[in-house]
Amino acid sequence: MSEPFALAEAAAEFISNETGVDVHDVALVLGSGWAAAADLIGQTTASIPATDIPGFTPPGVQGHIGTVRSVLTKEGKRALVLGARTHYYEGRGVRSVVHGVRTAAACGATAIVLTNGCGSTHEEVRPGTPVLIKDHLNFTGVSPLEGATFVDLTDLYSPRIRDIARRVDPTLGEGVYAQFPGPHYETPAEVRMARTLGADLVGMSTVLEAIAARHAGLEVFGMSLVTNLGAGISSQPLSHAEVLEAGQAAGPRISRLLAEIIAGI
Ligand code: 8IG
Repeated sequence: MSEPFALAEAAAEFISNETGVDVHDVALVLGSGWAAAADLIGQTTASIPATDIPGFTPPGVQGHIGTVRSVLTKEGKRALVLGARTHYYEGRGVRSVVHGVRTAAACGATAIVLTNGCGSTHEEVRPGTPVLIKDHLNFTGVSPLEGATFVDLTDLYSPRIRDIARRVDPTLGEGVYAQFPGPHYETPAEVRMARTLGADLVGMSTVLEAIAARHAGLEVFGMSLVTNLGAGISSQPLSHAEVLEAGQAAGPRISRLLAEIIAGI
């Protein structure tokens, strides 16, 4: 087995030993604004500092919780909640970025839910709006896969789980998410470029993880929380307080949404 996959197997064994759970059914990666959601999904039966687990690097961004939790849902499902995400902009390489996803697969998960906070390229899609990811644009210029690994990405974002999400909340819209490398935000010209090329949402995560997840055989579901309008979209410069307020206001709604979607997967 090649090195990144062996490391994921070691991480999975560690998690299995620490949690006492042999097989996790579903995995959840918590992005900005989504931290509170985990508590509604079920009962946390074990919480591990991510940095204790083989291959996990310390969190680089404040506010990103560095724990991996085992959560038991009301339906008796086991969810692996990854509160620690390594971003591409941290410069630890793509293997580190997708290690959590590969670990989830090695833990037995058959589906993964990827969440994030992002900017919107449409003025009418306001901060506080959750959006289903229907497809992506990879603007990082890299792949998490190595060698002749020709993976089909048609229907990468599971139509089945998107249907479940829309049954839970018929008002949910869908969009194309573009991952930029970051850590700087886009210029207004770059946001216009992204919109012209078909991006509804701009962010710095999710895409590389989704590709690695598909390669690992996971069913992928992605949901964004719009926390700001992309640069230059509004003539009004968005205040940080406004962004936080939008996130907080959306908190209970997106937490409930996520819990119901995971119950339905
Ligand atoms: I929160 O406007 C968040 N993350 N690239 N652009 C990019 N990432 C983001 C943005 C944004 N907002």
